[in-house]
Amino acid sequence: MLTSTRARCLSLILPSLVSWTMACGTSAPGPSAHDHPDSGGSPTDVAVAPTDVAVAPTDVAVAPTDVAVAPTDAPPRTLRTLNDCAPDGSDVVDMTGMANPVVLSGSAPDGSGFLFTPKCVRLRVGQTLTFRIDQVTAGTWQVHPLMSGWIEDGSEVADPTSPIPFRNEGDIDVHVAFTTGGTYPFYCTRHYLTGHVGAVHVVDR
Ligand SMILES: [Cu+2]
Repeated sequence: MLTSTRARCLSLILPSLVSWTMACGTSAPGPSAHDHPDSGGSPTDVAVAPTDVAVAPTDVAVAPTDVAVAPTDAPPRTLRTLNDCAPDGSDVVDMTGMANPVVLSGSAPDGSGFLFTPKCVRLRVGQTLTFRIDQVTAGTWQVHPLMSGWIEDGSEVADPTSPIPFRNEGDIDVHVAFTTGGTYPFYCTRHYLTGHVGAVHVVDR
């Protein structure tokens, strides 16, 4: 085998020395691959690790079991009328006795627009409310972004200490635990001017 290979290679010498070098040369560019044996390997391993770590929080964020809670240093709240929801209004739905209260974001039955059902809710401290996007009539949170805050004179008013998170993608349920009393307003950032708003009144009893 060696003889035949060498014979074939020698036959190539005449046509071109360059061709022989390329076809039969055995010297590999090894040295260049070992120029930096120490600094070459470690950075590669380190660069991979952050990628794996970065994926984990995304999975956790969309997990249905996630429950958003208000920051412990949040200022006290009061019960008040926000987003046309009076604390003792006749349209307030008392969900204080429910194990799994749900507010659905979807279109009105008569197709007149979008709304939350129920719009005005009463809960007690310690309950967890589920915000659910109606995938049939409303699609995803991207179409109807959920936002904490209220509408005043046609403008959005932020509510940064609310446990209700901003959600503008996917269709997974949003679970919110209310640990302190007060009124927690919310709205859809696209249709708040046409009534896609609501509020949760959390009572201590
Ligand atoms: Cu909407």
